[in-house]
Amino acid sequence: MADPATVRRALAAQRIETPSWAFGNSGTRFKVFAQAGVPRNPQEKIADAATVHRFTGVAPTVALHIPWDKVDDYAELGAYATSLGVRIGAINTNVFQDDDYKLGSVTNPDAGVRRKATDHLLEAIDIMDRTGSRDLKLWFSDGLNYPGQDDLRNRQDRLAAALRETYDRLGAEQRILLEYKLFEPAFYATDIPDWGTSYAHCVELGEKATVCIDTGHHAPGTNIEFIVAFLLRQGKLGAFDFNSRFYADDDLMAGAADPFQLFRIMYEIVRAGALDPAYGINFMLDQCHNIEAKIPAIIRSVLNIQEATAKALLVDRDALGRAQNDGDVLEANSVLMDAYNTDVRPLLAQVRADAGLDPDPVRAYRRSGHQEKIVADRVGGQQAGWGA
Ligand code: AOS
Ligand code: ZN
Ligand code: ZN
Repeated sequence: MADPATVRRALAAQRIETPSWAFGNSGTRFKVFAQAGVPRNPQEKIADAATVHRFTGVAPTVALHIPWDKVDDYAELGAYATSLGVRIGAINTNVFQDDDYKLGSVTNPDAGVRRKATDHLLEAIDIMDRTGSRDLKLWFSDGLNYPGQDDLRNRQDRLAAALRETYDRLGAEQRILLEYKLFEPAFYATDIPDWGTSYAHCVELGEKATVCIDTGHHAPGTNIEFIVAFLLRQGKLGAFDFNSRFYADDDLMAGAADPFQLFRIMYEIVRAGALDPAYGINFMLDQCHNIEAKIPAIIRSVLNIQEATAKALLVDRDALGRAQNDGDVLEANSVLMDAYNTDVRPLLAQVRADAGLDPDPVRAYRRSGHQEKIVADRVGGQQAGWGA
């Protein structure tokens, strides 16, 4: 049996990073629905992240997306975050929204466009120097829509060159999180389509480059926990972008579509001793809340990850190991399912009460009157910058 005190300590120490863009208006290419009370500037997004942290106690950092969160003084923005009880986390780059990037950013056949894109990545590291951020998260929309459109292999060379230049600019404590995505916006070939491509580039770059797994970026049926286990074994798992998918990159609330998958992923994390923030994995959310209220949806997502984690921590690993060694297939499966089928809500309520928090953060948020206050205070909220 897992020791209850150890489980509670691990849950209290868990950390989840929220994304600034999840607090803004979003939608699909058909419609962006405006909501009352959404942030009008980066400061208000940070304030919303601080609200999520206030109710959950486990979300003390917020990721920024540049230039969506562009300000004149990033040190000042970092100080503002600190004054609200949170810190600025990963810096996300944006080399997908300019007309120049129609045929790619760092893989574009035009050297001038490649220079512009790489300069943006370097600029993001300048920002990290000011915010004290450790992580530079890179996602490239680069790819091809048609066979023959460009040379697949040359594009890998161009990608490697831009990554090398960026990597060489990193400070001693900084690192690259390299994200992959099977398709979209490119539909025939994406330049970093899968974990293997990301992993190979990270190995080539060096120890400060690791893979970011966005849970929505795989083909249906992909065994994501296998990828997690493999990358952990190689010391190359740096981060998650958590969200849920039913079809493609749906960016729905983490744990909403497939809580069992989330549990299996978190079990591999626990199995590797990688839950502790000191291990260095950045557990981020990457979501959009098109039709639901944003702050409570992000609180809900954090709770869903906590529930999956609690269940993973409850797996009786001694019993599981014995069953596995005995080749007892059914017993091994039962041990895992026993943990998954445990109602961990009372345990998490206790962890929250111990931390001086309300045991039910979503309802506590609703009761707090905070939503009504931001609706009254903020008029003309911003689009997230994504999903239009
Ligand atoms: C895009 O599909 C990726 O998930 C990236 O992480 C992206 O930067 C993020 O979703 C914000 O648009
Ligand atoms: Zn992502
Ligand atoms: Zn995505």
